[in-house]
Amino acid sequence: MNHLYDALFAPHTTNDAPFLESDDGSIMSFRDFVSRAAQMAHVLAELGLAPGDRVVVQASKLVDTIALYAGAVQAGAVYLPLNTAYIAAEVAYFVGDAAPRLIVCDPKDEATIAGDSGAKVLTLAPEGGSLSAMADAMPVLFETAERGPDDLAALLYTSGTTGRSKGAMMTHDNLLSNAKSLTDLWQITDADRLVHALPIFHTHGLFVAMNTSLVAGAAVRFMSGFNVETILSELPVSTMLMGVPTFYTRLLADDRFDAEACAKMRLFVSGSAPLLAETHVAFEERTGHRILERYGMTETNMITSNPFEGERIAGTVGYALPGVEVKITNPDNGDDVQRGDIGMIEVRGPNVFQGYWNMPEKTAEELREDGFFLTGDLATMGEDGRITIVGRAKDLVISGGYNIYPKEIEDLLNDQPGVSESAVYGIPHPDFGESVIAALVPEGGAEIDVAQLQEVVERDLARFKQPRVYLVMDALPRNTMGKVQKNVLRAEHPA
Ligand code: MLC
Ligand code: AMP
Repeated sequence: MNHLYDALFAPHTTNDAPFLESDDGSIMSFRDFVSRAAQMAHVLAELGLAPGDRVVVQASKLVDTIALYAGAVQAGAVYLPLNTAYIAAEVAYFVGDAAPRLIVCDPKDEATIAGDSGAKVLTLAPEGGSLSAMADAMPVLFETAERGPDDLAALLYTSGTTGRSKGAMMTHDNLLSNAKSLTDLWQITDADRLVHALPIFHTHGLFVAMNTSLVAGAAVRFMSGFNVETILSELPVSTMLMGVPTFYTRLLADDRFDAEACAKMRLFVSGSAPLLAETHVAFEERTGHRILERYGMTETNMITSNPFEGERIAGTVGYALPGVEVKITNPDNGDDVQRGDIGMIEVRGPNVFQGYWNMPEKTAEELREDGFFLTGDLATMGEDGRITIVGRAKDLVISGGYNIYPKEIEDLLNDQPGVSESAVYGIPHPDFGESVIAALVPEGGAEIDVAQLQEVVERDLARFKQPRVYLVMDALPRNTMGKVQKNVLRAEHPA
């Protein structure tokens, strides 16, 4: 048996219904997709990948990229997707930490991406020599590798509030249990057509969107990236959209987006970042649809969801998913708080990861022995179990659905000449929800060369993490314990 493969992919072996509809109009059936996945699995096996070996994938959103995910599952490999915005220095860390046997990347990075890791490198280009070309020559049946519910299926890196990124180890059942719950809850069926405009290197686009479509047998309009124009043309012939709040604010900014455009749609899902209540309200006024907001994390998949039937309340993330336990605790001592009081969200269930790759101490800090994971999100729980997120105990900025950890940027800035210390914080942004500001304090008598600093930042950090504004100040505001007060910075220097 192969826990995930048997449920997601094997049932489609003889399914001729359309699955992936690409920007160029081409349509791949479920049956052909499963065949393509088998060809990918053959290549992996031929390259010597044994079950448990990692495959790093930093590649554009192509049909073959998602077939490679399926092929990795079938071959028993551990799929490790990376944000295409990550630059060489960032990727080098992931490759060093995960020690993959194979790296699959876009052609521009082929020569350099492996560094001295010894990993084999291939691309998904159509030309000869690529992984895609190798797959073309392979049989369309593959003897599926044995994998149980607790075996690893994926490794997803998530930045940390302290130090380097951590690889969240996701098992076959972490992914499958969550995909089944969401499919049931949101009543996804083979009559659905999902507009898929999210990237496929994160939990939302890869697991929430793709795995539920596979469980249900729903068609997917597989867009290479988000753009309002294409979404507007696809909505009238689709039933579902999953997105980050930026998708919804951008759609609302276009007058053509109205009830008529959404006439066939039955569900809009939002997550990965807080959806402003005003966006929820404006959306309903414009379209007559109430966005369904859900909440999750890389380490836990989805945790809560507003109901499909029943009240979807703006500003809340709904109830714990079936089989998932959520409690709200005092961050100081871990005790449950009173209903209605603010505390940290802790979560336990089949959705919760196994721990961080190679980091037992970090795992022990965030995953209690009794199985509850500390999310770092602050919330209240109503008498009926409804959760409202009110803030974060972790120092994190979420921009357009991407997580940015200030610590990573501060560490880089603090290392630069003339910088005594820095504080990176988020401020509200109309498009991305939040955007990044860096406050810098010069070393005594020194002048900070912001232009030079920016060059270093551009060299070492992905674009979406780069501060949009740099402020130079004499000192950072601190509380009596000496801790930098980012709330004061936000209030006094909102841009
Ligand atoms: C792009 N840019 C961003 C950005 N996305 N900057 C900050 N934050 C972002 N999220 C940069 C670009 O590099 C570009 O830089 C400039 O901003 C403008 O780009 P754009 O053309 O407007 O961006 P676009 O390509 O349209 O992308 C915006 C977006 C995209 C919102 C569509 O960021 C996106 O797909 N976000 C989804 C993220 C996601 O899937 N999150 C799920 C994580 S899983 P320049 O050089 O032009 O200035 C998770 C768990 C859970 O959180 O619960 O789901
Ligand atoms: P990631 O580590 O990328 O998986 O991001 C997970 C974080 O995104 C969570 O810990 C939350 O802080 C945030 N998040 C996800 N969904 C929501 C939501 N619906 N509302 C508020 N925050 C959310």
